[in-house]
Amino acid sequence: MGDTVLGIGMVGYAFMGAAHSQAWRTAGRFFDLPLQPDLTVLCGRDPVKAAAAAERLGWRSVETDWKALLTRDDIGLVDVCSPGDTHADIAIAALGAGKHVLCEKPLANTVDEARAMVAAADRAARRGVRSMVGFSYRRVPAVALARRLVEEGRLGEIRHVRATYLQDWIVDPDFPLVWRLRRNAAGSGALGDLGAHIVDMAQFLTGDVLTGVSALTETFVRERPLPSASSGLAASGGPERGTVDVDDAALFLGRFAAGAVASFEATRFANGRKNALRIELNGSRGSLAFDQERMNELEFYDGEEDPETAGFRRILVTEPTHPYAGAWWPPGHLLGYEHTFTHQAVDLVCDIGEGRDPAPSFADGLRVQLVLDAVERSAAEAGGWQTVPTE
Ligand code: SOE
Repeated sequence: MGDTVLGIGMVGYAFMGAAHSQAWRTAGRFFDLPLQPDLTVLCGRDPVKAAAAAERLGWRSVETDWKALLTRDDIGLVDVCSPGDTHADIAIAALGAGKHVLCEKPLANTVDEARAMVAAADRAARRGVRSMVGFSYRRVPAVALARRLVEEGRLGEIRHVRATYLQDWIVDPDFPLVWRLRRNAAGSGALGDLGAHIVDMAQFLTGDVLTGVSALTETFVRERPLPSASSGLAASGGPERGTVDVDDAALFLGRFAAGAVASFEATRFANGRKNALRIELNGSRGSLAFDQERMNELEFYDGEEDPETAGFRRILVTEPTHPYAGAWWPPGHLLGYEHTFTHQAVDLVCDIGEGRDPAPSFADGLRVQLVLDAVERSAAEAGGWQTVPTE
């Protein structure tokens, strides 16, 4: 393969694997890239299912052991889309083997794993090997625009951050005990899966870090059917039941280094809310609000306008001057969830090709992990204030 090709080896092929496949296929078709991603190998333990997924998602070959990716010289980047308990081993080994790494969020299941991953990423970066953690919502054009407005000072000093991430896919007590509901696979429940996104988004948008939290968590359904063997993506359960050892919901208050106060709610029990990530920032000069279920829009309030006509305005973030939007359709022709993964792939490939360290880095992933850990410590102590270590 020529120098301009970046061979991808992707581990995992479920929901995130499908989203990443779509991104790798599309990135070079809409954006100018210094390297062309090639869907070289899909890796999954079950050879039959992996082969079927490779065929469906457009991958040229299949491996059943991720270690095989590390020795293949047609692989330049390992994309980790498998459950959280596999992230550290795969990412650290891949970076050690000189492969760039994209790792799904949350970065790891524990702070210790995340620290080891950051150390591996630092060593690799000294050799020009790059890494990124997949907080894909940073790549919603409206979210990137929000960050730009904050950086330009349009909000002034940030006082409040209000973030919620609400889903409802496990309201049914007979929904099976899939890996996302098992601590040894996922690390935590709604906290790591959804809370990680809003913590990252809050830290990204403010450009600041949380220094302390007070939290409570709840598990409403404590036993669920074990997934039946033949259930594929495991959306149906068998006759036996197992214990749910992660949170169904996590709520917490937080404080940012620069003084802003924050509230967070992450739950999978908000009946009727499907993928409702919402964040609002209030600053001394203005406010911003973003709602993922209306992801092409950003609400902006400019507190310095004439009060007579001031009010929240709805910005349709599809202008060619808006982040990412110019590569797609004419104004008003909307983008969706999958585009965020394409933007993520584009940014990563450009950073690799142009020799920059990508963001969000593994260090950003660790900063989220430290908050999640502080939330769990606080919840275990009836909401007692817990500081978030600086690193
Ligand atoms: C499931 O809750 C999930 O797929 C998360 O794991 C993703 O990170 C989020 O984008 C959508 O919901």
